[in-house]
Amino acid sequence: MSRRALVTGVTGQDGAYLCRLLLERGYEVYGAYRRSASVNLWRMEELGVAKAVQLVPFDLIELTNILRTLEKIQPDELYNLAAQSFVALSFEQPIYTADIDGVGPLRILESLRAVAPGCRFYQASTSEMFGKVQAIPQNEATPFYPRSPYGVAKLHAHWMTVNYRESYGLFACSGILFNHESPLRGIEFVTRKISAGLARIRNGLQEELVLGNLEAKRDWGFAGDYVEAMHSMLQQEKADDFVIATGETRSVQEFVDRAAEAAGFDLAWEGESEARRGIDRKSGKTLVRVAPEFYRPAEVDYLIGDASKARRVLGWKLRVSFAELVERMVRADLDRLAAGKPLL
Ligand code: NAP
Ligand code: F7E
Repeated sequence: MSRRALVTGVTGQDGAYLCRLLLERGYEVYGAYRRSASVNLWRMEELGVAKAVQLVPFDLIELTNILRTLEKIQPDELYNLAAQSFVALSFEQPIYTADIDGVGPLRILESLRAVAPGCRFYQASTSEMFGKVQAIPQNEATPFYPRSPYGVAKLHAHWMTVNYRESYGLFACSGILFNHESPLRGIEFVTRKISAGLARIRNGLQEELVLGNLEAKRDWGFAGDYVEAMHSMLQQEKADDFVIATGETRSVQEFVDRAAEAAGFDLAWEGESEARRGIDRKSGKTLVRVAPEFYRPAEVDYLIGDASKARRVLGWKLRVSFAELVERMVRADLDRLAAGKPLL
């Protein structure tokens, strides 16, 4: 009999890639989605898996809904990917973010304890918990110092996951994933904002790309590689926590440079801080500007992860390089526009 997996946050980037992987591996896949006037399935549709996933309405805010869903489906594995995942918004909506990202996973853990204690649980933790980094690179032993309401909320969920494993013997894992991107990334995140913006400029649909802090450094990998690690964590003999990262770091400006090249521009930079501009050498036009409205009240300046434990224990491997990732994202947005599709 095939194993049953429940994936929360199924309409998001990782949800789509994880569903595809689980279906390929023969799972019966249930996708938990947040009900709204128009549910957005475009990512699963792009990967060709929307019809194979059985959708169930689910909200992290509603304990009774979570309890009934778990009681009914009795999953073998539960991947909790649902979250208010945009760090910038968490400064505007800290209480909502704390409830969804901090207490939401606890609602799931309590429900599992009550009605499905044998189910294996994956919690989508994050490098944002390292925040103002206390060591370079960051691994499972690095102390946390979150710098946003999002990071603080996720840290609560991380420790609850550890606590329920230690207190009640739940098979509960926390995956501490560094930034991972793809052509399915939400358009508000900087990498996709850049790929979509440059594709629009290339097609005469936008004048300029306006960004915030160009100096922040991130360890960016490909989401398709990262969902492999999530699955692998739940196949081990013992539940544990793992850092997943590429071990390389690049600034936002370096991402812009690569993406501009992939879109056929040749950028030169001039000016400092808010006066900084990226100018296309070929046309002499300003393509990139900086606006303080995209700065954050507290920034995570530098992230670089050490995934050696995941490589050793899970046999996890990175397949897509940084250059390939940027190329794929820009190409996907150019192709969408060429096919007359909107950039969602
Ligand atoms: P994403 O694209 O923003 O997807 C988030 C998902 O959560 C969406 O399906 C969203 O549904 C759903 N959701 C939001 N609020 C909900 C609620 N109250 N109840 C139920 N569902 C809700 O995020 P992602 O990039 O795939 O990331 C997946 C998970 O990994 C998130 O928990 C994120 O915080 C975490 N994470 C991401 C990264 C990364 O770099 N991508 C790194 C580390 C950790 P709607 O479509 O209805 O909005
Ligand atoms: O910002 C800077 C911004 O919003 C990256 C989420 O998946 O990864 C993600 O969080 C950096 C920051 O991602 C703009 O200040 C400059 O330093 O793409 P982002 P994030 O905050 O790193 C972690 C691991 C998660 O867990 C989260 O869920 O880019 N930046 N200019 C900008 N960022 C945005 N969004 N927009 C700009 O215009």
